[in-house]
Amino acid sequence: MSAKNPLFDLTGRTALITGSSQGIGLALACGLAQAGAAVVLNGRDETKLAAAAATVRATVPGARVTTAAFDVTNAAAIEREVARIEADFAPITILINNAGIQRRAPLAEMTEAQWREVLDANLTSVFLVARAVAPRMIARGAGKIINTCSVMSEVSRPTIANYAAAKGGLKMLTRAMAVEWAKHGLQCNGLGPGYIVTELNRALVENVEFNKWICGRTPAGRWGKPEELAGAAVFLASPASDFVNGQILYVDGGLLAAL
Ligand code: NAP
Ligand code: GCO
Repeated sequence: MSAKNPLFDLTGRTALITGSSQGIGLALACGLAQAGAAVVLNGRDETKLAAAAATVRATVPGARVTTAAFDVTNAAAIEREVARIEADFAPITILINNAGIQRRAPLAEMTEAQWREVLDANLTSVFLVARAVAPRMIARGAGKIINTCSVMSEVSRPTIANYAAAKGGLKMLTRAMAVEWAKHGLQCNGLGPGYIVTELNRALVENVEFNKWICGRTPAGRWGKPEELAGAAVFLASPASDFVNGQILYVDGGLLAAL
């Protein structure tokens, strides 16, 4: 058993990861658990969360795992569940705002509902969850906040104006958090995945033309895997990043480096 590097050791820390019943969030939960963190899984579906918790326990024997089912767009539910987690499980020392959705449509045809659903789930939700968690971290003088941004925090493509606006806003909300909360001992940063194979992108993965385009557009020549994001998340959640603030760490196979 190799000794843990204290720079990346999350033993004794507890991470709330929103949107971790599947996909990237579940992969991040496994990665943080492997680094020693206790993890709180979140989503709206209790059955999916129970299955996700079983996955974490199977992947990381002995991991401390619990679940908290709430909608990240529901302020009252967020406040209730954050208070319950802190009272019944452990203080939240790492918050990963990962929950998110996609509603694709040409901008000129996009409905108000498609716009509002994406901005609410991908941007406003981060404000709501951080508003519930950060004061507790500030009172303790320490905390890690990681917001799941996207390469769409920097660039866009047709049919995802709502998503790009949300993720662009999330980049700046991340910096705003850093600017206000660094003096209280919090480190607030973003994780920026490239194109990753998850349910959110199933339609794109299964589209032969898009698949060929994105593999050509990405210098690594392939889609990323959710588990390939865990290392960057552990870094941003660990003592190794105690002087890192307001940064977006892109894990994109080189996509943003290429014209
Ligand atoms: P996914 O497989 O569709 O998973 C989305 C997760 O978010 C699920 O656990 C879902 O759980 C949860 N969720 C959605 N709406 C929620 C809400 N209102 N309240 C609570 N939980 C909610 O998608 P993914 O690809 O893993 O995406 C995760 C994050 O990564 C998103 O922020 C996405 O924008 C971002 N991202 C993805 C990629 C990519 O290529 N896949 C790239 C860059 C960034 P329930 O539906 O069960 O509630
Ligand atoms: C799309 C995709 C992207 C990815 C991701 C890339 O429709 O182009 O859904 O938005 O999900 O955000 O980083």
